[in-house]
Order: sequence, then C-alpha cells, then structure tokens
Amino acid sequence: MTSGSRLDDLAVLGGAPEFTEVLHVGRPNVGDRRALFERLEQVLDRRWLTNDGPQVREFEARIQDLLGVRHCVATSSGTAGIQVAVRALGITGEVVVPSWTFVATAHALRWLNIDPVFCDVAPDTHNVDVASMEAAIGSRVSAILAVHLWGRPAPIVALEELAARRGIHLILDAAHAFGCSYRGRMVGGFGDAEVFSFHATKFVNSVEGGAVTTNDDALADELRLARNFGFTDYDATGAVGTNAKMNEFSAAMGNTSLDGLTSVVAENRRCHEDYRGALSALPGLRVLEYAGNESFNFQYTVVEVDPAATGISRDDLYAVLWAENVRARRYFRPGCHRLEPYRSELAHAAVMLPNTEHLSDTVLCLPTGPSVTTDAARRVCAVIELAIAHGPELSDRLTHDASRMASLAVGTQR
Ligand code: T4K
Repeated sequence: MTSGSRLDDLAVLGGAPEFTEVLHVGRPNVGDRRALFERLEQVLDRRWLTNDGPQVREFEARIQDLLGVRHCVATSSGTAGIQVAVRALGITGEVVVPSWTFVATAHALRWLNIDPVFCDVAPDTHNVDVASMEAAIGSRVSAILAVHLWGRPAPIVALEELAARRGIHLILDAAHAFGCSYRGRMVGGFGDAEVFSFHATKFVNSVEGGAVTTNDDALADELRLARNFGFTDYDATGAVGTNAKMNEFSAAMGNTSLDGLTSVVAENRRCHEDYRGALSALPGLRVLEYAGNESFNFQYTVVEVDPAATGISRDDLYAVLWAENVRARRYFRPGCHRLEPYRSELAHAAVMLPNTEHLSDTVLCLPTGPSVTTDAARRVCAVIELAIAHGPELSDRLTHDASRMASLAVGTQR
C-alpha cells in the first residue's frame, strides 16, 4: 500500500495481496544451522538420544544461570511441564486460573482430573486480576496458577501473598516469559514453580519442549522423578510418573536457540517498535507496551481494536489482514471458559468474566520477530491505516461481501 492507495486496493475487496509470502505470528527462529548440525552430530556419535543426556543437562544448566534459579528440569513440552509440576506438588481438587490464556493452561489440569476454576484478568495488563482470583478460591482449591501473559509478569507479590495467606500453592505459567524480569529478578524463581514453553513458535525454541524451574530442592527431585516414569533406580519407582523427558535433538535446538537469544530479543524489540511507532498514531488502536526498567522478550505485539473509534471491528480488521497474507492471530479468543469441555459444563453457571469477554472481541496479535523486517512491518501498518481511514465504509462493504466470509473461513484453518 502507498499513500495514494484506495479502499478497493485492499485484497479483501479484490485487490492483489500486499504480501506474496505469508507473514506468521509464530515464525520459528532457526538459529545458527552449523552450530545445530554440529551438536546433532555429537548426539548421534554419542548414541545418547534422550533421558537426561548431555545436551539436556547443558540446556538446564544454561537456563539456571540465565535465570538465577537453583533448578531447571527440562520437559517434552510446556504442557507436560505444568502437569509434572502439578503432580509433584500434590495438587488435587480445583485450581484457579485466568480464562484469558492459551487453552493448554486449563487442559493440563483437566487431563489430571483437576478442575480449573476460571477467573478474570485486569483490562490494562491482560494479566490475572488478583481480586477475581481470590473470589474464586473455594474449599476444593489447592493452588492458584497465574500466567505471565505476553511476557509481561503477573502481579507476583500479590499472588505470593494470596497463596501464603490461603495456605495453597502458587504455580506460574511462564510459557511467554523466558528472559523477562519482575522487579529486577528474572522470571523463573517465583512461586512454588514456574513453567516455560520452548515450542517452535516461542522466541527460544527446542522444536517441542518446556521446563519447570524452582528454588525448592525437594520439589526438583520430585520433578525429575515425575518426568521419567517415577524411576528412582533401574528397577525401582518411588511414585507414579509419566514420560515428559526432553530428548537430545530438542535440547540441541534449544541450546542453539539460547546462543542467539540476545540478537533475537533485539530483533523482536525492533519489530515491536516499528509497529508501535506507526500504530500508536492511529485512532482506536492500543498497542500493549513493555514499559519500565524490566527485561522483556518482545515476543508478542498485541493490539486492542476499539471498533467505536476505528469504525471497524477486530474481526473485520483480521479478515483484511489475512486477505493480504498477514496471518494475525486472535489469541486467546474466546477465552478458556468458552471452549469445550468447560463451555458446556459452565452453561448453567453464571460465569462473569467481563474483561476476558471484552479482550476476546478486541485483541489481535501481529506477526513479529526477525522474519518481519522494518519494511514488512511498515507495509502491515499501511494496510491497517488504510482500513481504519475508511472504517465505516469498509465495514459496510464487508458485511455485504461474500469474500469476507471466505477469508474468515481461511482464518480458522492452519
Ligand atoms: N501456557 C501458555 C500461556 C501457552 O501460550 C502455551 C503454548 C502453553 C502453556 C503450552 O506450551 P506447549 O505445550 O505448547 O509447549 C501456539 C503454540 O503451539 C503454543 O505452544 C503456544 N502456547 C500458543 C500461544 O501458540 P497455535 O495452535 O497457535 O500454533 P500453530 O501451530 O498454529 O502455530 C502458530 C503460527 O506459527 C502459525 O500461524 C504458523 C506458524 N508456524 C508454526 C509452526 C509450528 C510456523 O511458521 N512454523 C512452525 O513450525 O499454538
């Protein structure tokens, strides 16, 4: 798009897409291939492919150092990490979680026959609203599980105080928050345990993988047993365990990814600022800020769309972007409480989560990371600017235009 572009130039109305190559939110960072292949050669030469191998140990030790935490226990995914943490802490009954998170946070619990109880988030930070969380603590609740959403730390001091006062556990889902800090301390050492994800779409990735970090020595022992079938020796188990081990190929990728951490954060930040510079001048858009003297990974650029001020709904803007081959995502619509099985189970309960409902209708995550150049970010912003400049007319035309429905249908596919 250029300054002279007209509404009809938008692909959703029949124009040519702005991008021939699709832009993704979670484009993986591959890192230095030579370093990766060298590590993989070593893995193959050693014929030690999984189960507490040297690559995994190196990955864990580097994370302990980076985060200043006593223990890092690498797992096969972030979801598996939540599950081994929950089991190792002996959590049962119910756990209070924000509904505004990736569904894995809730599913990890339900998979263990623990009921998630959903609470609301604060509208300004998107992180858990501590008062709403406390109000949801009933007699069956044995833990609270908060999320550092978008890599912006949850209100940890208030959560630690709440958990201590109610005599329950605190787990922090840090899937988005590797490399982020809270009051000058790296995320990873708070609560009973914190859980990271190193899925391919995360800025540090091990293809699939996760880790539980803790300063509790006894808990770390339990975690190590739990991820490896509960084995205490070759022929003995101490408790029920599962298979949540990280393999050596994943750890090799994770170590290679850690090598490039600083430059990826710098690129994420550059991309975030490219977007923020252009979008904060537009009416009705709020770009979530990474403010203050903390470390952030700038992994997500999150925009709230106010339809009254822009003249266009979030969903229409989403359709516009997808038509241009910009695969923005509506994370974490519609909120866990509106996803199955929770939705049906809660059908007759009065679940009041107004902030989650509001965010579910207004949030859009834009493609970010090193693969989104300054020029690409500028062109994405130009599309958004054009759409907003003609907001009411565009909305009106899309309402009557079948191509909008087609592009929204594409938006539900992988
Ligand atoms: N807690 C929270 C708060 C989380 O956000 C997550 C995961 C977890 C817990 C659980 O951690 P893990 O068990 O996953 O380690 C993605 C990721 O699968 C998921 O890890 C992540 N959060 C979530 C926020 O995003 P999807 O369903 O959107 O992923 P997918 O496969 O559609 O990929 C996203 C985009 O990335 C696509 O547009 C295409 C692109 N992509 C994806 C892959 C896998 C690529 O370009 N290359 C790839 O290899 O959930």
